[in-house]
Amino acid sequence: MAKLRAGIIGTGFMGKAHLEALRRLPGVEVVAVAASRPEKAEAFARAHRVPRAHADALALLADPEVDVMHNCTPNHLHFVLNQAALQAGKHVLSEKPLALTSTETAALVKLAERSGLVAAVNHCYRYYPLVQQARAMVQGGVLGRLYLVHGAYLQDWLLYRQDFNWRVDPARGGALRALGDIGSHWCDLAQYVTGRRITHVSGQLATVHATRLQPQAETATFRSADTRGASEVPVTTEDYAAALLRFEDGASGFFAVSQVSAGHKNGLSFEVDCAEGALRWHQEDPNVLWIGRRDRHSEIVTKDPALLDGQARAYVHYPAGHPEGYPDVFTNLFRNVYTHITDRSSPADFPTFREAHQVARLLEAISLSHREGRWVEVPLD
Ligand code: SOE
Repeated sequence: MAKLRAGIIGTGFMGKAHLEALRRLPGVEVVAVAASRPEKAEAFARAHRVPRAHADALALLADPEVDVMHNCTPNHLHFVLNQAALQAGKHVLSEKPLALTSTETAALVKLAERSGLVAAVNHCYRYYPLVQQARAMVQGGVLGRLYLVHGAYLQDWLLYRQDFNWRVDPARGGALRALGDIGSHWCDLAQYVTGRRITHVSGQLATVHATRLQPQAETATFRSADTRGASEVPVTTEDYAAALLRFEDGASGFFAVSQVSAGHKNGLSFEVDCAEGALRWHQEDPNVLWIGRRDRHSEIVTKDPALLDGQARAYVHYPAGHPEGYPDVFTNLFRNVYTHITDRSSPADFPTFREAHQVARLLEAISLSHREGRWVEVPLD
C-alpha cells in the first residue's frame, strides 16, 4: 500500500477509535487532528503522538499533507465537513449518519461521485468475520431461498429521564435519533448481508420520555449526566422505533431499535430465515454464528480461519480461539477503503455515500409511515 496520510476531525470516543484502527494499517500515517477547540486538539495530538494539531476543522482541510479526512464530529457537522473535504480534494471517511437529512445525503452523493474521490461511511459492523460468513452463505444460496430477515439494535444508555447527550437534541443529532444513530447500522447490515434492498416499510416510533433533564455540561455518550442545575427540556426525537419490511425479491422482515431497553448495551443482532435453515448473529458475542436447523441439530460456526469461507477469512487477523471484536472491524473497513484509494481496481467493499443515502431515505420512509399510518415505498434515487 502506498503511503496515505490521514487527518482526523473530532477527538472524542470515535476519533480515538479511528486513530487506533488506522495505526494498525501499514502505509497509513495519521498526520493531523482538529477538534472543537484548539486546546483539545493539542492535548489529543500530544497524548497520541500525532504530528499536527490544527486550530479548527477548516485548517485541517486546508492542510496539503492530508489525503483522507476522517469525520468523527457530532452529526450536525457531518454534512458541512464532508462537503468541504470533498471540495478540498480529500477522500472522506465519515461517521454515520452521513448527514441529517436525505436532501443533504443526496447532495453529498452527487459531489462525491463527480469528484472521483473515495467517500465511505463507517458502518463498521459489516466487517466482523462471522457477518462476512453469514453474507457468503446467504448470497451463495447455501440455505436456499431467503424468507425472512429480522433483528434489533437495543441499548439502555438513555433509559432514565436524566440521561442526556447531544444526540437527544434534533439540531445536533438529527430529527431521527434512535433510527439515525443505530437503526442506520441495522438497515445497512441487513441489506449488506442479504444483498437485497428494503423497498417498503411500515413503521412505528415512540418517545418514552416527553421531557428530559438537560445538564449544564456536555455529557459523553454512554455516560451518566451530572444533573445539578439541569433544566427540563421537551424531547422530540424517538427513544424507540420498529418497522415491518419488504425486500426487493419479496422477502419480508422486521426490526426494532431502542435506547431505553435496560441491560442491552450494543445489542445489535440479525436473523435470516431461509428454506433450509436460519442464521443468527449478535454483536455482543460476535465470534459465533448460529445455524438453525429443523430436522437435525442446529450448529455453531466459530471464528476459525481454517474453516470459514474464503471471503470471511480475509477479515480474521488471529488464529481460532482468540476473540476479535469491535476495534478490529474499524481496521477491516479502513483497510478496504485505503486499499481502494491506492488501487482503484481493488473491490470497493465499503459502505459508500450512495448506500448511506439509500439508508437515509429508508429511515425517513419509516418516519413518514409512522406519521401517516400507512406502508411507504422507499424512494429509489
Ligand atoms: C451510540 O448510540 C453509539 O455510539 C452509536 O453512535 C454508534 O454508531 C454505535 O455503534 C454504538 O453506539
